[in-house]
Formats: sequence, C-alpha cells, structure tokens
Amino acid sequence: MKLVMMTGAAGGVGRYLRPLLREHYRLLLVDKVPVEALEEGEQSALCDVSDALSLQQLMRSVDAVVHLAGVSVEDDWAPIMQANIAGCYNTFEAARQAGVSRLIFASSNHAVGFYPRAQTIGTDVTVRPDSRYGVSKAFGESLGALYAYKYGLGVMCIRIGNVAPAPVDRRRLAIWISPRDLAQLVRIGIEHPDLGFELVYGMSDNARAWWDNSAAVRLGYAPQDRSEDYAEQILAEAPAVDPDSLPERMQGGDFVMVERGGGLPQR
Ligand code: 15L
Repeated sequence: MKLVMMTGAAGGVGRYLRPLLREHYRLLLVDKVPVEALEEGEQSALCDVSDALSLQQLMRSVDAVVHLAGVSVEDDWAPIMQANIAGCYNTFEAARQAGVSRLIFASSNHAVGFYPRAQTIGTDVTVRPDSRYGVSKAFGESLGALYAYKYGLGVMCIRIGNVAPAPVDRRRLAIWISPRDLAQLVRIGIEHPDLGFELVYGMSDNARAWWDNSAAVRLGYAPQDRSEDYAEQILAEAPAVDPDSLPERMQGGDFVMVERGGGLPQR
C-alpha cells in the first residue's frame, strides 16, 4: 500500500479526505497542530511547512504528497507569504529532494476569481487572482509547473471550489465539490500512469458551473455528485442580492471586495 503524506491534515479539507483516502493508502498526517483521532492506517507528525528540513525527513519513504497546508482565505501578506509562498516552496522542494513521485496541490478558485461569472473558463486561461490569497495559489500552481517540467515530479493542481457535504449558497451551486469527488481527483493525481503537470477544477457535476473541466475529464474524472440536487432549496432560501454588484458578477464572490469596502469572505 502506498504511503501518502498529507500536509495541513488537521484542517477542514484534510478531515473530509482522511476517511476516503485511508481505504486505499497508509496516511502520514502532518500539521503544525496535533491531528486528532488517528485510525488504523494513519500516523501523524507535528511539522510546520516553514521547517524545510523536517519536511524532507518526513517525506523519505513517501510515495505521494497531498499539500493542503496554508492560509485558506484572504489575510495579511505576512502569514500568506510564510505559509503559502515559502511553505509551499519548501513542500515542493522537499518532495524533489526526497524523491517523492507525486504531489497534489490544493489550489483555489481564487487564483481566477476576477473572471466574470458570465464567462466559462478552462484551465488554459491566464490567472486573475482576486486576493493575496489567490496570488499565493497561482504561485503554487506555477511552482507545480516548474517541478513537473524541470524535475519530472508528477503534479496535479486542483483549483478547488468549495468542499462541503452539500453546497451552502447560490455561489457555491456553481463551484461546490463533495468530499468524495475531491477524493476521486486526488486519487487520479496519485494513480494516473501518465501524470506530468495537470491543472484541473475541483468541482462536482455542477449544472451552473463557470468552469470547463475537460482537463479533469480527460484524466478519467467522473464526478458522482451534482449541486443541482440542492438548487431548489438553496434558491428558495437565498437572500436578495444586487446582480450588478462586483461580488455577484465575479467568480471570486466576496473575495473581490476585501479592501474595496467589503468584509472578509465567509469560509
Ligand atoms: C477557498 O479557497 C477557501 O479556502 C474556502 O474557505 C472558501 O472560501 C472557498 O474558497 C470559496 O470560494 O467558497
């Protein structure tokens, strides 16, 4: 059984993925805070992604890394630079030094949040980050390309929409991904025989999507969940909004408003 290391394993996405991945892999769960409630097949280690040497030591017998660690919303530049820029570099570099063969990077839709919702985009467009956080995710994607093309690391960057058991609002009807669909994408990143550099959208089968996810479909992705199953209830409960406002027109939603008179986005 392959050994898969997950950084940021104590976070929300890590908690969703653990039970789905441990059916297939031995898991090394790494975080700067303790990872709770270990199950059979799971081991954990305390490590901050600022600690490049420890990362490399931990990766010694690891087959694949699922890199989730980092700041997960907009924030000040200092924490983003430390965790999402330097920490992301440390993780890719440690994987190279340790001879890891696959790295799955949790990117975000906020790398392209300044595209209008009226435009369907694939993964071939240039980035349009909506925040410093979005810039850090675009940086991680760029690192992924460097390590794939220059060093032969198999890299899959997943521009995740919003992971949750069900979509939580109107915007998330377009970008939602269920935990099991995300686990399927991660497994494609670990198992696909010809993975070079791949960039895909992390979304379920969403009728209201703004993204063309043919890059994922080409790799064999067949999402099992559909946000439309929740649409009637969500739309019935949705608050009235101004459809011409910037956060309603842009894919990134509230993230585009931080420092433009808007508050921090909902998680
Ligand atoms: C993200 O990238 C965040 O990590 C998550 O907390 C959500 O805010 C999500 O984007 C979203 O756009 O809904």
